[in-house]
Amino acid sequence: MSARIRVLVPGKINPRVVDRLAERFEVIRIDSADPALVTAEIQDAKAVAVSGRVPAALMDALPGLEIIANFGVGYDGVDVGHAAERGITVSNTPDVLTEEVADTAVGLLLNTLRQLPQAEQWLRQGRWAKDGAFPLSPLSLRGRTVGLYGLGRIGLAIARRLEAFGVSIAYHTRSPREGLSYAYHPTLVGLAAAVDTLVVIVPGTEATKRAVNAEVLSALGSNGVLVNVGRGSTVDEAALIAALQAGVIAGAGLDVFENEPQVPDALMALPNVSLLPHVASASVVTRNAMADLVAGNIEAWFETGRALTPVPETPFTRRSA
Ligand code: A2R
Repeated sequence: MSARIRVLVPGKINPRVVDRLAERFEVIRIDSADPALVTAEIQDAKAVAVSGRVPAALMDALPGLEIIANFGVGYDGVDVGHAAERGITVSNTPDVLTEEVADTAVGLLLNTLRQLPQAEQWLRQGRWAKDGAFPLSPLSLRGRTVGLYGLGRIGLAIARRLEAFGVSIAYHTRSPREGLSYAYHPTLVGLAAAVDTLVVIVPGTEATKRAVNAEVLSALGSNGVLVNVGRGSTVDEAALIAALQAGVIAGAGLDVFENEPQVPDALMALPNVSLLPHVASASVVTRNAMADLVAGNIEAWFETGRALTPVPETPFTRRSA
């Protein structure tokens, strides 16, 4: 393999990706995905490794671009339609984060229902000794029916965990999954009406954009709890804040937001929410596995002509060796 193949890394990325790639490629870093940062010397880059955005304009500034290796299973930051038109392969990091994200989803659900972060603050602030026991949590997982919006790799891993908690499970996807006993709902609003706990784990696409809207939240009802570990774009954040403020639903647990890393003050001010800074896959072991898969995709592309985990929209093989 030629050591002269250039890999462009726009913006920040897990350092292990850069270390791994630097063993075999010339890695060039630029501050962001701004195509104006692509100088004449680096426009022959054949690969991009990214944790964030790759707009069409950056692709078009790189005429020899063959592969974009995305750090993360969700690749909504990459203009995949444009990549497909240009014959550029996009890869993501499925599977290696599935169990970690499912673990975090269950933790966030329990934190939201049982107010465990607030209870720990109560202890740390000395209030246990001063004021007595932490107030009983109004909400509990006991007796709940959980609806999964999305039942792919991660959704199924969440459902399997929830089975052990003894709750009822239902789901909405575009097409039902075979061989499962969970109740299928052909519409999201139908699922929301049938459950009291809604866990969002769909990709961020045009079809899922703000799909969890005022109507869905109203259908979830006053005992309802929303957990989002998918993408912030899937929830209408303004409608969610209004629903939480008015008691249309009872609480929410959010790991993702519409405009990260900005989190609206109105959300922070609410007592009935549990908020995490997009950490669902963020352990050293899982992020290392994701970094290895990003590098592995680029290595495999130039060694074998195929990415390890291309996304379905770009099932390409390499034309020239
Ligand atoms: O709709 P289906 O039958 O393709 O099911 C997929 C579902 N899904 C949707 N459900 C309803 N309406 C939609 N417009 C829609 N689009 C997709 O989401 C499937 O059950 C699930 C996606 O599963 P996977 O592709 O296996 O993704 P994985 O690994 O579970 O990750 C899900 C997302 C990522 O895209 C990131 O945004 C986030 O979790 O980390």
